[in-house]
Amino acid sequence: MLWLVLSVVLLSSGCFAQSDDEEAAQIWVDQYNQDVQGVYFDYVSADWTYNTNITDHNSQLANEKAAESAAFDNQKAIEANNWDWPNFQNESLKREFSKIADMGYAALSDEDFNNMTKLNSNMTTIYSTATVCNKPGDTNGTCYPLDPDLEEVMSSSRDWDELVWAWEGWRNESGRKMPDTYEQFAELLNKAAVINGYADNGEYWRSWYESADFRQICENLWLELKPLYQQLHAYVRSKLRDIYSGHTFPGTGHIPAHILGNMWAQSWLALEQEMRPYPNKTGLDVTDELIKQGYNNTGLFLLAEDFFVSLGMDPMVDNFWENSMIEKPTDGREVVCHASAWDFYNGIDFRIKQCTRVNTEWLITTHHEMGHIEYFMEYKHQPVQFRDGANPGFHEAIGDVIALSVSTPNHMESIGLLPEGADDPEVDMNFLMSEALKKIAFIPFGYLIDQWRWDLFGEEFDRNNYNGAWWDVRCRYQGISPPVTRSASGDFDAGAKYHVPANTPYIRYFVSYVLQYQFHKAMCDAANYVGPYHRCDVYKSNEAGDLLRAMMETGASRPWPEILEQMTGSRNMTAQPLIDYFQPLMDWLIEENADETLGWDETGCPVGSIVP
Ligand code: X8Z
Ligand code: ZN
Repeated sequence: MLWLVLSVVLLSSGCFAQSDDEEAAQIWVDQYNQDVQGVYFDYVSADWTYNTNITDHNSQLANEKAAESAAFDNQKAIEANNWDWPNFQNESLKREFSKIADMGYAALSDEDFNNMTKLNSNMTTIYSTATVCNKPGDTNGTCYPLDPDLEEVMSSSRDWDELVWAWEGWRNESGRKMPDTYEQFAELLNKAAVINGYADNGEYWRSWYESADFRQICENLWLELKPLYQQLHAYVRSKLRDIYSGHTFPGTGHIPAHILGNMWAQSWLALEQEMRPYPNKTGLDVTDELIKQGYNNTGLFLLAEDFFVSLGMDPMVDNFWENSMIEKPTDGREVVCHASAWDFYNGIDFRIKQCTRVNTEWLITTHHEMGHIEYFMEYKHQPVQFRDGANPGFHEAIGDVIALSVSTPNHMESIGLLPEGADDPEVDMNFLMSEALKKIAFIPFGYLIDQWRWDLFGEEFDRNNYNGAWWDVRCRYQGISPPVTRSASGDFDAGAKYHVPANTPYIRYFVSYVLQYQFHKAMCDAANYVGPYHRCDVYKSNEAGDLLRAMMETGASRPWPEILEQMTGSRNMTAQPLIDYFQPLMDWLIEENADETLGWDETGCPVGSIVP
């Protein structure tokens, strides 16, 4: 859009014509690729320093480097538009130019850009350094951070009041401190989007999926998956009613949000033991075994690495082991604990930052993060603009698709983390339940965060109802309700979830949870696997590895439907492989839920739970 405006002005003035010399354009872009790596390296390095040592000074340095990088992006976008790139014959070159010409937030004035990054780091700092004090029964004045203490309470406590303390306290100390900052921040994001020719920042974010009807595509996928979620929801609700029998649940059918084993009710895996279909058979939580066998954090990383290498991918490089932060520092430094994987754009420096603990969830998260690193390494030969996922959901799916194999009872048995006897239909059902508590439980959560943000950017609601609108989607999609009254304007519970203050778009995870089952099926087929896909383990399969690697090394150099087609035979995202994978569990749940009323009142939260 911007390019069109410029070109009309310049061409009609008759003083300047854009060049269609593709050879010269190639030379220019080669030089660009030389230069941009250093600029991005400097920015990523400063950002890493801030993330692993939160101080005002480091925050300022990172923001300065962000500004330098934005100024560079801005300048290069202008230069790129000296070419008539939309009419290039070479599709790849045209695509590369289109990405360089997309200024993103660099389109803002220096002042706006600096304000934007400051507001962003203020929120990230609040989130990452918040602590909650006054735990019921404590007399020693201890205050607890989210990671590991509050997360540990949320997953292991079954004490209603203690859970309310952690749930409410976390929201008071994090989100509640940010709504005004977030309002200003969103205005700046929208301002950049409008300069770039988008209606608002939500439309800009959705443009990364290169599909005109992306919002509708997501809605359709959600509707396909909703019946699975409703079955799981009804089953878990009835078990929780037994566990918390002294407490009244809302008559509307919602589940109180604080008893699902997770601060955001996004994964219910912590309830695995209580939800096990066959309680006398082996469960899938390997935490005790990991500890018994003396695994440490590095041990989890080595397990993950071994699987990727078995598929023909590269091991982690020395730089990775030397520079990654794989546990929470004990030297008093404040850090951003939320797990992330980092590409330094120099082809040799890749890092993970996470506050690992030895348990089943971290074993899976470690695979997730290493999947990002493997993707970085597979596409490192690409021009910088193509060093990205085919779409953001692809990036989130790599490690998860590996974890689908790793988690199978057979694989766990083969690496000595589960006792023999995995080949049992009842163990199988226990396994599918544990997978559902991770994956099916997540689907509406993965969907709703950006429903809320897209609507906020689109000004569908205003500052007075930031939290009211948040709870609208929480109650409607997840069928959960706040355990204590929330204020529509005073609280800001969205800000208590990392990706909102950190400004990481979220629909990518929803997309990934659909795609990873498409990938898994394709890889199992490539490995000539025969049988139900939930039992498929592609460990050591060159064929599965080659298929995945062919997708990964393509990066973002072509539109994702082409890349998806090459891998799976389909140009579309489809929920069918996910639905098929869980079919045996669904059949079991339908019988189990025969006497349950499915669903909840989808018009909103229980009356009185949200006040102005
Ligand atoms: O943020 C993450 C990863 C980093 S990309 C740890 N995830 C989402 C979350 O934690 O909310 C992975 C699953 C969803
Ligand atoms: Zn990720």
